[in-house]
Amino acid sequence: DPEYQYLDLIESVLERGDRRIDRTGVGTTALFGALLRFDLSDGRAPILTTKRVYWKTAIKEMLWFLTGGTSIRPLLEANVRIWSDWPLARYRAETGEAITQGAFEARILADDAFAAAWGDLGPVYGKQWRRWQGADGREHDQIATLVTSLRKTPASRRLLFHGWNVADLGDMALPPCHLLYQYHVTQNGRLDCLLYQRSCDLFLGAAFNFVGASALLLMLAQQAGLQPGELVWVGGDVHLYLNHQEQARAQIARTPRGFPTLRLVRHAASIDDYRIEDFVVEGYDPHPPIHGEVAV
Ligand code: DHF
Ligand code: TMP
Repeated sequence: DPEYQYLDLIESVLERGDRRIDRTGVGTTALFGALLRFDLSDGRAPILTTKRVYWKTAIKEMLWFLTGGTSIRPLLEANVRIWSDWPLARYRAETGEAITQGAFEARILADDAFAAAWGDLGPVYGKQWRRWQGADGREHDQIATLVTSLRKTPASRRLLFHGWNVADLGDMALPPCHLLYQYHVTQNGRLDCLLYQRSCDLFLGAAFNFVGASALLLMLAQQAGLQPGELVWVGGDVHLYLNHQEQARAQIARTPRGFPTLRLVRHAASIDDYRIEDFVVEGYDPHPPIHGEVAV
């Protein structure tokens, strides 16, 4: 079962990881450099079964990246709260106000001026993917270019998009973690993706990143008239936060149940035309969720 690649990586980080205090102050054990391969050609996608993964949330996040937006407001409108902690931390730090997450989110939703002032993450993923600004002020849509290239020059070795815009890093709530997506089209019309993730929260983030990258692979394949191939995931600093280690041990004690299938049930007119309802998961029978606090 391919899920053992992930479980074995957790075990390696638990057993051999290097322990340090990280940026968040929570502390991690970390290994540097890991590679996992997931074959999507039989319709299955890496939605972990050893804990319940909120795959719709992960795909909604990917669809939000594709809109080019950087405000958490549309995420909240879609009932996705995974990005609220960072604007909330900035609000608390800059105003000194002890506001709850729920009240902060309600205000982002209800108050345009408040959302404009406090709901933006800066020039993160969506901005760089769809509107990377060159030195001359011109904007570059890396995703549109990629779709065109997949169709016109599938043998190219330049099928990629990048999030690490050095000049913009200082304005981002978080510099991108999953930052480089490269694609490869095989002779028999399959689309492979290699995702480079510089920093990986192996217990919380990774599960979402596998789903997001899989959903994007399916959308790009459909737009280019290709079949899904392989997702190759490469991690740089792969870590387990110290307050996730017990959960991680519980998770690796569970037996994988086989990845479910993930497919698109509609042919969208363009890469900008996908909705969450277009994605269907079948055969998902996960173990119960395991909760962990996200390190901010
Ligand atoms: N920081 C850290 N420390 N780890 C992350 O994984 C991370 N991910 C970010 C932003 N910053 C981060 C964006 N993605 C969750 C999952 C993904 C994510 C942020 C948060 C999360 O908390 N997942 C929980 C709850 C899911 C839910 O409520 O829908 C989980 O159990 O998977
Ligand atoms: P860092 O910028 O100091 O590396 O902190 C980012 C943290 O967020 C780190 O634990 C990795 C994690 N992360 C993921 O694992 N996946 C993601 O998609 C995002 C946004 C963050």
